[in-house]
Amino acid sequence: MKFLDQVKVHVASGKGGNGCVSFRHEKFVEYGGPDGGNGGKGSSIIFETNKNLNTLIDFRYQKYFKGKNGEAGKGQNRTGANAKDIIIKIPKGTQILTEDKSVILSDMTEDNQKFIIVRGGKGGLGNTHFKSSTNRSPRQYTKGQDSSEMWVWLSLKLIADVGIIGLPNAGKSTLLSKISSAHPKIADYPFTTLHPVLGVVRDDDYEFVVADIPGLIQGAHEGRGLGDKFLAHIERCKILLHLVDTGDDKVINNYNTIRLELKKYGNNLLNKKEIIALSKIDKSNNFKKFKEEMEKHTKNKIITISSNNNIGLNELIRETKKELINETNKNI
Ligand SMILES: Nc1nc2c(ncn2[C@@H]2O[C@H](COP(=O)(O)OP(=O)(O)OP(=O)(O)O)[C@@H](O)[C@H]2O)c(=O)[nH]1
Ligand SMILES: [Mg+2]
Repeated sequence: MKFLDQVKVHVASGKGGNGCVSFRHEKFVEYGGPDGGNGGKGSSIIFETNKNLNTLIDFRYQKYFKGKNGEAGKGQNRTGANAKDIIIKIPKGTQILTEDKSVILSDMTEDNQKFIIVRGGKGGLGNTHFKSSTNRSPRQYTKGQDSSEMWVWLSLKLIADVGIIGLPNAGKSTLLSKISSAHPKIADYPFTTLHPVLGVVRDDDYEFVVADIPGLIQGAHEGRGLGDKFLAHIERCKILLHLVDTGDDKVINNYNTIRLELKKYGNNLLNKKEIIALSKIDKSNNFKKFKEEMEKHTKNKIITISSNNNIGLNELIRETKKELINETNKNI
């Protein structure tokens, strides 16, 4: 499944119902007073976050959302019925932007957060409203308010707890496939992964969401390779899991390349908690030496793993869980 992270949708509220002009018809009363009711309100269109949604995929099939009009007012001072509002469910983490993407209308970060994107037109006033001591049989009324419509962009940054980063071919997708039930594409060439893939990792009753993103290369922050588009996806991760292939002798260099990209991209990526996983140790005779070098180079936690031979994966999950709990507690 292709990961869809930006969609354009059209929203149109309903018009208000018109006010009514009507006069009472009663026996023995020649000129009954006004009794035209007000019109009902048109539907508003409301976005609401829902925690069971992870993608914007549903919007591929439905892009137009149109509200119903309010009912017109009626005689005997009956108000027209309001049209029902339309609720559009979106995943938590979706941003709603104007058509030209210059303004963020709402950042939907909470569960069940609501945002009224277009309000239904108000109902018009019936002639009863215009009755006064000087005008006992008014014929005035007002029309229901018009509807409003607009195009908006929905943009979703994946909210994963952990983002797996590294050069192409480092073994990121293989790792995700081993620690979660996700099935990302795996192959022995760079840029196998073209879109972020999410997986849920479970350890006892603890769960966290891990995002596997396409490989980064030098210049990624300015759009090289698959570019900075995917760095945006890890902005909200609490932890970065940085994979460095020990099958390649330039371990420190390769590590630094990615760190530099994070730094140049900005947005606090460099200061995020990082766990380093030296990968594919089944292929390397020197991984212990690389680990020692790395320990001198950085204070961040280093774990050696082989996804193929299932080495170090439990330790990696435990360590990630521990750090996630730490990070969560920090923010309380
Ligand atoms: N020997 C060995 N090979 C591995 C291991 N993990 C991954 N590989 C191989 O490395 C190659 C790349 O793996 P992927 O998981 O596709 O790498 P990636 O980092 O997701 O690559 P991109 O999506 O292109 O960035 C594949 O041929 C994998 O089979 C491992 O632990 N040991
Ligand atoms: Mg991959």
